[in-house]
Amino acid sequence: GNAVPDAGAALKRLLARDRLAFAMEAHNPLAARIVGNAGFDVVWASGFSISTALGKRDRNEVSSTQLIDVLQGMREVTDTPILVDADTGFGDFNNFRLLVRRLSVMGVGGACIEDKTFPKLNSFVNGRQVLIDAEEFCGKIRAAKDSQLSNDFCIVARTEALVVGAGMHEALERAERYRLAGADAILIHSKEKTADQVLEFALHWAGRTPLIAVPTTYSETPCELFEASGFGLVIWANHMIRASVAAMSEVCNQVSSQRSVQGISNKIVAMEEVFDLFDYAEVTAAERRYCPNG
Ligand code: SPV
Ligand code: MG
Repeated sequence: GNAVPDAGAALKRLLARDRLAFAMEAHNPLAARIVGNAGFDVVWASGFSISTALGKRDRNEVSSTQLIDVLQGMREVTDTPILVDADTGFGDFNNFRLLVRRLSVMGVGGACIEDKTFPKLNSFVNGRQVLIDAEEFCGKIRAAKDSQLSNDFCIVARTEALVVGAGMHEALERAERYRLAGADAILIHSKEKTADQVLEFALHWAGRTPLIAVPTTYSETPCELFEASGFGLVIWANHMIRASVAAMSEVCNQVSSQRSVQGISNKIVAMEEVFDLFDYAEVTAAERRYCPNG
């Protein structure tokens, strides 16, 4: 049998450890497979990266149905727990709880929701970055916790208070309200060049829930610092899509300018590597078992 492991329970265990866990972004099933094979603890289904892979902007241009299609495909090719970037929940409490019901039966481990208004805009873009009323956000968390269809599904509450410049006090106060509303973990986001802000937050937070950091702008920080400050999970939020843009652009530009594929074999994988990645040998063996003329 191929019983599906409880991704929510696995995610909760990872978050609760003293040791830091690592998530890598994936934006489609291929990336999810590679992330899982590389041994990451968690697949981060990044809103930015999934939007980019679909040729859309990280401003809720991708619908929740499109997101679910991508997640379904990821779910089928990896058992690594998936944490979904649910942006601002695709609407109000009702839209978010309907999404959480669907995600929790799909075997996704958890959903992260951030406290900005719909449509959200990527945190690193200068533009309309508006915090939602904290009480309304707490209602979204409570609605999600009341609606999840698997016990251990994780709701991660992400505060953007530091990103919009509302200050440390506001960030801590919001996080505490989100904890009381039922959030299983807090994601503290920052766009500073150093980790000082999030490390200070962690010091004040003092382990009230598991904490998650996204070191995109402060990527040089040694991860031991996050671990020592009580973070449970670090998310590399966009590195797979950025790697693929770099690799595809390089190969594409070279082939275009030299009008030939000569000299690119060291920049691309052999077909056999793709066959192995998706276990073509398995279907050949299955033909012998299930197919009359196999
Ligand atoms: C994402 O990966 O979509 C995130 C993280 O939300 S960030 O883009 O760093 O805000
Ligand atoms: Mg996002």
